[in-house]
Amino acid sequence: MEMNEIILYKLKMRMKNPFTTSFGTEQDRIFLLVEAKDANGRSGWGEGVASERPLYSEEFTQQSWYMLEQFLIPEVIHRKMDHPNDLQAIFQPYKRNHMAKAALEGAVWDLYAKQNNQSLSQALGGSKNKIEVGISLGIEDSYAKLLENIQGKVNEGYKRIKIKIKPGKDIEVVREVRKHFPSIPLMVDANSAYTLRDIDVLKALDEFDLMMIEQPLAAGDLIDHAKLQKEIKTPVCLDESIHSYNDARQAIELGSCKIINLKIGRVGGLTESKRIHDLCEQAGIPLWCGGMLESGVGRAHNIAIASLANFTLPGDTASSSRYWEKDIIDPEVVAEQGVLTVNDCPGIGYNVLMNELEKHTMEKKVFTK
Ligand code: OSB
Ligand code: MG
Repeated sequence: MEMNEIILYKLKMRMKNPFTTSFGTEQDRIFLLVEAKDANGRSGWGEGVASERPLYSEEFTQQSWYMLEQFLIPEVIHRKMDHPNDLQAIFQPYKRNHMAKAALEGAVWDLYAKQNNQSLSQALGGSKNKIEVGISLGIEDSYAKLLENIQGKVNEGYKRIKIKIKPGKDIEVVREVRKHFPSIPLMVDANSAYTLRDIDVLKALDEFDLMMIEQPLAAGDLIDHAKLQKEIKTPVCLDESIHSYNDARQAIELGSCKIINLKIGRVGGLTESKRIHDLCEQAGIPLWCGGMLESGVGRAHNIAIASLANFTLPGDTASSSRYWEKDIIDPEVVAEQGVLTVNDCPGIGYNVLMNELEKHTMEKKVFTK
């Protein structure tokens, strides 16, 4: 495939509201975009989803920038490639840094799909043209605010509500939510905040009929998650623990989870996402697509991957307007009654608004052949 220029952008975009998890609060998203261009004027786009600080995982924006600038883009710009799948072997010597790799790989996948006049969903083997989505709500200081947030999103038709929990803000919060919303599809996400010493709290959550508990224990704790899953009825869903096909294989083999939240950035790109999808499909492990508070570019990639058959549970890809006053893509992503339509235009199927992008650009670097 032909590619003659790669542009790296660092953006700062302020979200409408702060988003609080067990690991911290974020309102300004500082993230990367990668644009891969060919001689015919086509552009492929990818998003680097790391946050400014390494709180969710070890990656952070400036580290991704350095990885891309010093290693990944220089490896790729002079290379002859037939297919985006070739990038796995090219990136393989560089350890981890999955979000940096996924940003470039995503741009190359988008360009590849556009060069072949296919939608990204088609290029990936997607089979659905509608996907169901839920919403992820941050921790709030007051019950009133949380309940109001939930009511608003239930009214908008989101297919499930996810609330964040942390030690001291768990059982009583869920009890309060269930009191007001006895039958909504509800789940909780702990973002690694517990250990097996907290097993009584995690067991107590069984009474609330939760769809799942997402990442209760630390990222490396596959064995402890397996022990926990044996003790609780609520299905465990892994997020931070799954960085690769191999992580997914071992988690399934150990019984560490019954569900996986797939994030393209966390696993190093779309090729690895597809491999994990196929593995989980065979193993009978349902998937859903997680979110990293993405701009429209990352959101479009999430929609494309979620169109694969085994993404059977509602994901976190909410409407653009849930995050942004104005997104950087046209049209914006709009969930109608919790349903997104998968685009069939070439590539990601959304136009990047260059004037909006420039408004938020802090730094930009052009790499040419
Ligand atoms: O754990 O899924 C998570 C946001 C940032 C980092 C980690 C997570 C999240 C979310 C929000 O839950 C997902 C979204 O709305 O994009
Ligand atoms: Mg999570």
